[in-house]
Amino acid sequence: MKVVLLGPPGSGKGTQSKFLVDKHQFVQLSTGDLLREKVASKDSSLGQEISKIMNNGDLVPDDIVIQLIVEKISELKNRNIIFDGFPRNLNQATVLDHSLKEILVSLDKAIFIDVNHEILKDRILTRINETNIEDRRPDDNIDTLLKRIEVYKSNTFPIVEYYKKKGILKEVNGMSSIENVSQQILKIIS
Ligand code: B4P
Repeated sequence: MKVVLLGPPGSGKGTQSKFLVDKHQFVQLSTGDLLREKVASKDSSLGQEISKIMNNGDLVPDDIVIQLIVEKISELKNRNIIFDGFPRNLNQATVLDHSLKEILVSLDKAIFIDVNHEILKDRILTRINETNIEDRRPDDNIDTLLKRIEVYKSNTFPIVEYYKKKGILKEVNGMSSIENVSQQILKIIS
């Protein structure tokens, strides 16, 4: 099974992906994590360029993100994959469709975690407060979050309509508890 998790920054895509990996034999493909690995490796000017873009709340250019993800898709083609944070714009959505078609599989579901944008600030503030200074994400601050929300509205939200038209969109209420959101997702994929 191949599933995309969609939602605004802080809606719980990473949180729910971990649940599916731990309890339901999925592998998680998180472009956020892959990009953070590139930044942490500090081996190139590319890492520094990515770091600046992420810390500003912008989307990393498609060519960089697509290269990172397409390699992994063919490696993992026989596994249940959860796409976390990818696609993030319509171009990435069509690239994902083509990449899956090439390995003769298709996307089963796109799950949209719907949350009120007002609560995103509280969630990120909670995460900042609960994380040691050295482990904090540099893009977890209010100014960057507001930018990430704007970028989400203009670039990522249109994908919801794209998957609706394809007939594979499912929505969950992301305002309830982490456990309840997991149960809603489980119903969709079982
Ligand atoms: P990501 O790493 O994808 O992060 P995110 O969208 O900000 O967060 P997510 O939705 O995963 O929230 P989480 O579960 O952590 O992106 C970071 C950056 O990478 C982007 O801004 C962009 O620059 C770049 N990037 C990534 N993919 C890209 C792409 N495809 N193209 C271009 N650029 C890309 O949850 C947040 C917090 O809420 C946690 O503390 C969690 O505990 C809490 N929480 C979750 N669910 C909850 C619930 N139900 N109730 C209460 N709290 C909850």
